[in-house]
Amino acid sequence: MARTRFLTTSLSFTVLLGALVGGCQDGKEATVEASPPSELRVAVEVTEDGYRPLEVDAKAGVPLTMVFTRTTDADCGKKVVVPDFGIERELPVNVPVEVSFTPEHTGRIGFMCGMGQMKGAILVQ
Ligand SMILES: [Cu+2]
Repeated sequence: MARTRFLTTSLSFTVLLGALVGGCQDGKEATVEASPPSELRVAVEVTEDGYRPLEVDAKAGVPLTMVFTRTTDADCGKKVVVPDFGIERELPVNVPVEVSFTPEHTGRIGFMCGMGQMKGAILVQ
């Protein structure tokens, strides 16, 4: 969804740039569109075998939203924790839960279940 919006925005920005170069001085939309739209959204399924995917790609300085959906009623996955950001969320079965934050530095951020048995990682570039 976010990707689609990003593409649409980039496209209209390109079109708008063309219009500006062509001499159109109506910059109303330009001010709105000029700020880089960037948000990453990644779906993570919590299964009996762990997180799917196990690793999530992110970019430093770009807001990241992970949408966790627990599809197993095994208790292990009922909570997700991102210790580096002090995040702890309950994950009801089959209810998408959004976890959002902005990684500021490159590196690896771990996330895990409440007991630390199931583990995943966010690779920030
Ligand atoms: Cu667990």
